[in-house]
Amino acid sequence: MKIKETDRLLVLTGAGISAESGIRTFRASDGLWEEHRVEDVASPQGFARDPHLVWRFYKERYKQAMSVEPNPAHYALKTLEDALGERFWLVTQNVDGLHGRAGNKNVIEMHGSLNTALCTHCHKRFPTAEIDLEAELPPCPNCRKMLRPDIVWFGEIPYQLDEIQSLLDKATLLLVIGTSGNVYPAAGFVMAARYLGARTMCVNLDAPQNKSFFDDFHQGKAGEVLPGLVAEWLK
Ligand code: BV8
Ligand code: ZN
Repeated sequence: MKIKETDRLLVLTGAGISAESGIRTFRASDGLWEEHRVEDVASPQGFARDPHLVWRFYKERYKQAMSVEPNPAHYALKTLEDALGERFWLVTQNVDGLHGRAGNKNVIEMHGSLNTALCTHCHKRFPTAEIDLEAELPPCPNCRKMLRPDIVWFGEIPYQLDEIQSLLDKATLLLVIGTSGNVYPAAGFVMAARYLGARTMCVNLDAPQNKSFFDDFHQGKAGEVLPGLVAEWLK
């Protein structure tokens, strides 16, 4: 396949693209959800029930995200954005911030980010690097009430769905990388793109739940498969 001058590429990524950077995925055998029940650490109810547990879980993931580097799969997406400019957009389910650190600019973090905290009271956002992480329950620098991780939990509405819908409407190519296709509405993007006439491609270690909706499925590790695919598409 070649990427044509008229093509508009939308990329969706999940935890699998960060696996080779050393960040655990969710649903693998050694996955994040193995030690924590999703409901306890990634839901508003869990945060209300035990904010200490939830802050411990996210502080740990923030520290880990700061200690790892983007991998060749992240850099391959930077190469694509350099080549396509405004015809490239990247929506990620990941909260680790690695796409930004790899240099991508056209990025939507639909499930939030470990790099910001949100005040439960005045709803202001603050860089996690600037809040008091030593405090069990970090206080809001503005109103002193309790901050929460700026993460979209289960049962909460993902960020920028309107922008994502308009990107899906215009996309001629959808590339989905490193996601098991378990979580909606992200897992439904491939159905929408296909319905709207886009060519749908997947790069994943295992067959995702929504495999049947992809025109092309490249099985393997994103860090190993993606750079070669990108070189071929841009030739
Ligand atoms: C919403 C932040 C309403 C937390 C996350 C019943 C049926 C259908 C849906 C529902 C249902 N009950 C409830 C729902 C809705 C629910 C949902 O989908 N639940 C699922 C589990 C059934 N969804 C929600 O609640 C969402 N909100 O629906 O609001 C609404 C919506 C729209 C409009 C109006 C109202 C909110 C979901 C967001 C939850 N927050 N993350 C945190 O990160 O701490 S979700 C969490 O899962 C992460 O964001 C993660 O990104 C996401 C998906 O997981 P994956 O990224 O796919 O990771 P996973 O481990 O599963 O897979 C990794 C894949 O990578 C594997 O396939 C593996 O093979 C592959 N891989 C591994 N290594 C590599 C690799 N691939 C390539 N290379 C490698 N090296
Ligand atoms: Zn506040």
